[in-house]
Amino acid sequence: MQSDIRRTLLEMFTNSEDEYVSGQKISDMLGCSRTAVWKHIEDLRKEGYELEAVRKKGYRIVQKPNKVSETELRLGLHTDRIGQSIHYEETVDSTQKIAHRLAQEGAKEGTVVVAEEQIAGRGRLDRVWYSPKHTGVWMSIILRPPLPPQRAPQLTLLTAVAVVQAIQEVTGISPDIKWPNDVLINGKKAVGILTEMQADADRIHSVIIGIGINVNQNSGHFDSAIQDIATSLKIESGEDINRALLMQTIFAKLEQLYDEYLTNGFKLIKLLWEAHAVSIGKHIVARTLTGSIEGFAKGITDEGILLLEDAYGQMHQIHSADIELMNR
Ligand code: BT5
Repeated sequence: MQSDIRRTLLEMFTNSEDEYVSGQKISDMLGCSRTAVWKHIEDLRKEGYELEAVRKKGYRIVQKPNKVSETELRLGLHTDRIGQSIHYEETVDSTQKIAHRLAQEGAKEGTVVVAEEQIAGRGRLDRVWYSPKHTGVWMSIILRPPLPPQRAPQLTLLTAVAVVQAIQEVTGISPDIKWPNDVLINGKKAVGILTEMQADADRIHSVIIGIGINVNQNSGHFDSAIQDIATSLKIESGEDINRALLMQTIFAKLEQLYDEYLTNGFKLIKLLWEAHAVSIGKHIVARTLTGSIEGFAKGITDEGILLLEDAYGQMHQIHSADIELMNR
């Protein structure tokens, strides 16, 4: 209920742009006392909104928070499932960890865990994922596809397409995808996607899709370990990006593609993925847990597995690897 009131309040301020909204008008609209209005205003301040109060005029928003508020995420959300249940946290170890727990406890499909900061964000093989406060999108989405476990890798590719489409729509930038899970802009990593699942031998119980996006970091603000390989949407577009809008757009694109996938299979998703893929049709080195293979990336299979032809014409199916593009 509290969040419904905050949402109505924010709508009032948004609709009146820079004008003051009187305390009386707010209390009439919300049907509550002037003291209660003051409490709701204080709640908004706690969420990071800077509100100016002027006697006889009323209240006005001077500055929105640098962080993404839960209320803002709900406002203007146009999905049926993804993002309808949001667990918003300020600081967490990893949103993946929380999402795994929620999934085990029976959380609904489309439940999202969002954090402003992760202190133990992780990539594949437990690598570190740097997730500084208020600058990125660090979130995990729970899906429950009625599919066998071997189809889960397709969801990584599907997510990459959804993220690319959302970035295009919000920023105008057109990123590339490097198999399987990197989204690059001008050759640098702006997004990482981590797909994990809870399943038994023939059925997926849940897939936890972790999405990490560098959004408003400035150049020079990355950890030295990734300074040369990472970029952000702000660096590439030259503008501050609205993170709530970006997340909402991802939810919408993801839901659209996921519904298409569940109804018609992987075909269209594969085509869309290939249209953005930089690693296909190139000479690459694939570093797997068991060794490196150099060759020509022929394409992906209908399951989303990478096909690599080595110098002897032998074809390899790569399920998981880090890919380096060769300059030739
Ligand atoms: C990934 O792993 O790219 C998957 C990253 C998924 C992160 C999300 S954030 C929300 C959710 N909660 C989590 O705890 N994780 C997910 P991988 O392909 O293994 O790449 C990891 C490598 O990317 C690291 O070894 C670094 O070299 C690099 N890296 C780390 N942080 C980065 C960042 N912020 N931007 C760009 N590169 C980064």
